Amino acid sequence: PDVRPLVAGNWKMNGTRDALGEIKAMAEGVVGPLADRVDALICPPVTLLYVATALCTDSPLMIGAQDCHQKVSGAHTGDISAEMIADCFGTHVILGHSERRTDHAETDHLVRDKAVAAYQADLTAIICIGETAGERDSYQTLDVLKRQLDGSIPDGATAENTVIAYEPVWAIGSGLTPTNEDIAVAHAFMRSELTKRFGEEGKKMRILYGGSVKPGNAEVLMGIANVDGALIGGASLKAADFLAIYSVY
Ligand code: G2H
Repeated sequence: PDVRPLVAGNWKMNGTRDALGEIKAMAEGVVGPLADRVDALICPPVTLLYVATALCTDSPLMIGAQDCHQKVSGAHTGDISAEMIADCFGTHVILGHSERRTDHAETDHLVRDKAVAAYQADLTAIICIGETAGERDSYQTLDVLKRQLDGSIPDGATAENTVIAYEPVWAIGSGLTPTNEDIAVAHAFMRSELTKRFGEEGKKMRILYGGSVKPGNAEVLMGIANVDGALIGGASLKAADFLAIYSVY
């Protein structure tokens, strides 16, 4: 089936109000015939969410968050609910990024609960998975991906409400990327697992590649079979880089 690519930026813990000009430039750059074929999303820190969505009212550029709590509301100091993201006109939430799995000990089970919370607020969950260097070196990559797919994705996942992001932990912010062959093998494996579990929805569910995507390597990476877009960290902070990657489609 035809899968509409998604080019998504993850600003991580970067960006204060003076970075809003970059979002404005991105919103202005995501236009025309390309916007009819390719989705674009930026996930700034939640402090910028409401202003960022206001800058995008006339643009197809979508705005999302980088995490949400698994509960709807209540006594959870410092946390943000899925409903709060939707209330700021956010459309997506990144879940289970390896930095959250490391910094906040997030497990597959917790990520799955957060995804259910995202669905309840009509957000699309971008569920991140990926192996560590040690797991790769001991040939466990596909076993780890299977465990994370099985554990992190709720039964209610559809091609509409869920995007998978494959980010090998060792490729994040390191300038390193797997070989094209390794990416092809990993993405083909995830596609087959998703199809086994979700049927037609699994065939259409977008699988992004993430980890050191830049303007210089995006065209090759996005050309690999079953790579339906990118999750971009460092290279999504500047509109020029983000738009260059978006423009490879
Ligand atoms: C991986 C990626 C975005 P970077 O974390 O999620 O970051 O592109 O900086 O490797």
